[in-house]
Amino acid sequence: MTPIETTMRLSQTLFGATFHNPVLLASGTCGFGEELRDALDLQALGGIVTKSVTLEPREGNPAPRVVESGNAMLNSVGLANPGLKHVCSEKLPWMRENLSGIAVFVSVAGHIPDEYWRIVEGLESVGGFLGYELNLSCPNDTRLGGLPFALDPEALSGVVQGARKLTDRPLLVKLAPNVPDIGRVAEAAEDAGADGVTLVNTMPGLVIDIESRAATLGAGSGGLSGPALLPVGVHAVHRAGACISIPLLGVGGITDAGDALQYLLAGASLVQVGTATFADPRTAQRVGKGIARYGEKMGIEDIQDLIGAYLGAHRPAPAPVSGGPH
Ligand code: RRO
Repeated sequence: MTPIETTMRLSQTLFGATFHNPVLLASGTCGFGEELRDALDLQALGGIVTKSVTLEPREGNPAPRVVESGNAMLNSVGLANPGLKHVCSEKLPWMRENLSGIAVFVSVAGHIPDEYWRIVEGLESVGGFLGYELNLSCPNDTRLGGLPFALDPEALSGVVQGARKLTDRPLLVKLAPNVPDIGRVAEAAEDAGADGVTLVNTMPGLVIDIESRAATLGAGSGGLSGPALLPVGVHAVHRAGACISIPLLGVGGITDAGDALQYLLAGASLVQVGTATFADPRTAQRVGKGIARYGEKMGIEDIQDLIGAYLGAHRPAPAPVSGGPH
């Protein structure tokens, strides 16, 4: 672990574990850590969430898998990952050896509930990580015969309840932004036994090339991320916080410390940096330091004093101006 030098207390105990700072790398943007080991100091992070693991290896979707659109990125990676067996034999041992000082969550995805459960069972038998993030919200890989689990609270409950029976490790559930009321979905996750909720996955989107009239992404539609997603994620965290009492992890559109601070103020205990890592792998490190600088400047001693400190629409009265004209 590489601590951030600051007078502000950045560490927290959550899910029975220590998070040295609140900034993690988001699933799908850091592989299994090993892929970024030369690009940044992983030990300076609060933790990482791996690429989603499926039962069998997945090749992923046809290129292009990523396009830019306005202040956002659209992806349809299609869950490219080496599959459970390889993750157990190669990735978990590497993470156990090299990431023991930080929190590691393994993201899990599948088409049917039983796939999630079999993956959890398989990963449990090896260990070497802190907990799970159940990815129930991938916009590019819907559940067999239906919408993603996170769009259907009942379906989501089933997966979470089953996984809960298989592990004592922290169980996070990653939700989708495109639902009528994310508070209701968050409640379903909490009631089913989740320890924390991650908000939000990417937003379904489509970019059309007007010359060819075809989609610019190889797979057609995709998931939108990047700065345009920030207010959507901050709103989702705030709404979920009004409905549930387990910790929240905010993700979507974080590029700098100010963006991360919005999530903390809205009620997130931890944040995840995703898309911005592609442009600069050290973004998450920079965000951590920036949060510390903000705390020092504002005279905040403990990160807890920031979490959920959003004032709503009630603006504090402006401070009196001293030394101005009378
Ligand atoms: O791999 C993907 O295409 C993907 C996943 Br699993 C996800 O959860 N969210 C996303 O935007 N892309």
